[in-house]
Amino acid sequence: MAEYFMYYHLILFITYLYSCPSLSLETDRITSSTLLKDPDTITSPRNVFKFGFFSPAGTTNRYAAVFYTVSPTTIAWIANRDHPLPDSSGAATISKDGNLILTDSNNQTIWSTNATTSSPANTTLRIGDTGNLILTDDATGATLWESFSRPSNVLLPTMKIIDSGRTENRVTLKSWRSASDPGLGNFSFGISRWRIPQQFVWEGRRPVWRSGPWNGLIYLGIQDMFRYYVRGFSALSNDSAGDLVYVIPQQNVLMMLMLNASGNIARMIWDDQSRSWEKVWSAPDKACDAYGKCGPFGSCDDAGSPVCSCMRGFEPTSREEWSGGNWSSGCSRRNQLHCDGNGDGFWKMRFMKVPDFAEPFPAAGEGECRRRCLANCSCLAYAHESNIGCMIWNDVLIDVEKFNGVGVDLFIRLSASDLDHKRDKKLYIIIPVVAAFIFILFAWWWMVKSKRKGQISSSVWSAMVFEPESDKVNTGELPRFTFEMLTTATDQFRASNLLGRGGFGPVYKVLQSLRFWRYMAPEYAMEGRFSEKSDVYSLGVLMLEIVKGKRNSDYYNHEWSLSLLGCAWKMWSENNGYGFGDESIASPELEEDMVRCIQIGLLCVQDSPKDRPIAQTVVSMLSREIEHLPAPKQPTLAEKWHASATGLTELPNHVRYSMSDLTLTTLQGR
Ligand SMILES: *[C@@H]1O[C@H](CO)[C@@H](O)[C@H](O)[C@H]1NC(C)=O
Ligand SMILES: *[C@@H]1O[C@H](CO)[C@@H](O)[C@H](O)[C@H]1NC(C)=O
Ligand SMILES: *[C@@H]1O[C@H](CO)[C@@H](O)[C@H](O)[C@H]1NC(C)=O
Ligand SMILES: *[C@@H]1O[C@H](CO)[C@@H](O)[C@H](O)[C@H]1NC(C)=O
Ligand SMILES: *[C@@H]1O[C@H](CO)[C@@H](O)[C@H](O)[C@H]1NC(C)=O
Ligand SMILES: *[C@@H]1O[C@H](CO)[C@@H](O)[C@H](O)[C@H]1NC(C)=O
Ligand SMILES: *[C@@H]1O[C@H](CO)[C@@H](O)[C@H](O)[C@H]1NC(C)=O
Ligand SMILES: CC(=O)N[C@H]1CO[C@H](CO)[C@@H](O)[C@@H]1O
Repeated sequence: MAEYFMYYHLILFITYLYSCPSLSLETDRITSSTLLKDPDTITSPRNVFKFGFFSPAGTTNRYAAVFYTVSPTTIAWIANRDHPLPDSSGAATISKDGNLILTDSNNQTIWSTNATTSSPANTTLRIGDTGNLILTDDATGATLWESFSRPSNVLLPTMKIIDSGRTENRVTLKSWRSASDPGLGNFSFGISRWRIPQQFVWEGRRPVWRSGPWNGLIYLGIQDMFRYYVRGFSALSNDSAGDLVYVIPQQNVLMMLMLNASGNIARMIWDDQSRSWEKVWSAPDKACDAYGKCGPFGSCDDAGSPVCSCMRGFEPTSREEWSGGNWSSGCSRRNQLHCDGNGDGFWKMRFMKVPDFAEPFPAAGEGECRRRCLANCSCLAYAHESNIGCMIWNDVLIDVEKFNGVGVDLFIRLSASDLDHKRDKKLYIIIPVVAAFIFILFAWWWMVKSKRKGQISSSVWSAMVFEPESDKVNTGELPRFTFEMLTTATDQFRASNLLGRGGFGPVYKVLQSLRFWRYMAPEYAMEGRFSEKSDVYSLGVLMLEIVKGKRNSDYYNHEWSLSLLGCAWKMWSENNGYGFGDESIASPELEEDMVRCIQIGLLCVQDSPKDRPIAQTVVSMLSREIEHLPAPKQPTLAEKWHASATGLTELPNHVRYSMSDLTLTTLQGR
């Protein structure tokens, strides 16, 4: 019996050994007494990252690497990327001089951290939950080496990308050679502090993608950032050293920026439910993302056919190449500039990705910017952006793109003969109200005015109002759509999509989302996820704005909307919802309706998308088909963000450029 029992246990033990492909040492460190043999691993304290050995798909070479516990094939960092181990007999240990070394089957060191140590030294290598490997001196606790200062092709939160102005101190991501070879590839991703900070993907030394200038909040050449300003992107500086540093703050989701072997940079977020990485942004993505696609003085428009055109006053340098779809030699000026200050003027290009090589004059206002450009014969164009101030271009205008409704206005200098003052006859149509949800205005107004007689027909669910451009309308704050976009959205203005005629003109049903929420749900802001429930969130913010009688018109409105929610929650939960409303519409007999609207708004903006009602339910709640409303949960993010903002409309960061040493100073708002 006893024998049988032992035998049974032996089998269990053997089964255990075989079912366990790699032995995970229950430790986060390697010391001089540890020999980490392939396939052993060490694990960060909270089991987020592991350090061990792996082979990329398509090769049997082994590499020592940091990878995610939830996704062991996602490699965050590689030690010996250019010195593969030929087989699985490699090991990692601390050498006599205190460095972490990798040895092959012959005990030859094939890779070392190569830090300067007092030899012999006692050191420890630890893996942290950020994914950083840190080698410390046991005697002093000093950091001798860390993997974060030598990134591979992945940027993790708190890791730094640096441009110090000196090549040897520059830190960039460097691509793999191919999907099966992590050796140093042709592409790198980094920042450039030259004049105005920008991000780049380079192939060798040639830029292949450019983010456009950093204005302290967003990169002006990344179109999505105008609408969805994401706090997670930031550029900082170290004043004393003048280094420019790009860092993603620690997140509560697994997040990374990965540069792949063909030079594509992607922002990825781990989705716990599908247990896979979700790509939330990547570049270069579209034809116009390619640096200098249309050559000098060309302008790129992804909606155009062909995508390239010459700027006004310019013509293709080589007609044959241009018509053959090779735009690389760009465009040349038709009529020379006068340079006497009188003969030249400016042509305005609206909503642009501004050219590379901008020279900043932070203190200059728009008028002075124009005068400064006109006064200097070498000035080719200028632009004024509220955070950066004046930007001037001297030698060439390259990597220019036409954006859709966002971007910077670029003024290019032309001789008088190229300036035709007749207005461009392109038809723009203005959407006076955030269209798809205009009915919410009606619904609320209806409820209030007719005291609950209102019934909302579901046929007006997606309604849009438009009218031709008119000088009487202040268009500054409103989204603009081209006639083509509206034609597509309404299926050629089909009669069957006509919902009716209102005071503004005919009202059509929109077939596809023209998306113009300006407000973003927290899951989008922080994690880049978008769903129908994110639209419900925007709707909730809009409802609260209507009740409050205030709206924000600029693009950097995320902090503002969160403050609005914090305020609505506070007053509603203190039974003072009535006090939240706009004084001019508040009257005691409307109190119940207003409080109800606030409650519905708060239900729509709950932190978790699954707590928010679906759009149809919101309609039923507004029309009182659903009489009893559940209690909303407190929007905790709003509270947190509200507390961290000093004022309702204040921007989170303020930026100052100092021209004397061309460094960037970013003061972080608390
Ligand atoms: C490698 O070094 C270790 C420790 O120094 C030693 O025990 C082992 O025998 C060596 N192996 C070979 C193949 O030299
Ligand atoms: C190790 O560092 C020294 C100086 O710090 C350098 O000369 C040497 O090339 C480095 N060796 C390797 C393998 O990187
Ligand atoms: C390293 O540690 C050993 C044992 O703890 C000790 O004897 C030795 O002096 C230490 N070496 C140094 C350089 O601190
Ligand atoms: C990297 O550049 C070299 C030289 O220009 C080229 O031969 C090679 O094909 C490139 N590799 C990749 C992956 O693009
Ligand atoms: C890099 O990413 C782009 C965009 O997702 C993709 O088209 C390309 O195939 C990727 N390249 C490699 C080598 O994975
Ligand atoms: C485009 O034209 C340039 C010369 O202007 C030439 O060097 C380049 O090879 C051409 N590219 C292609 C794809 O033909
Ligand atoms: C005009 O601009 C160029 C380039 O910035 C500069 O070198 C030059 O000094 C300027 N000339 C005058 C008269 O300001
Ligand atoms: C390299 C360098 O000068 N680093 C400095 C950056 O700023 C911090 C704090 O301001 C200093 O401690 C570093 O020495």
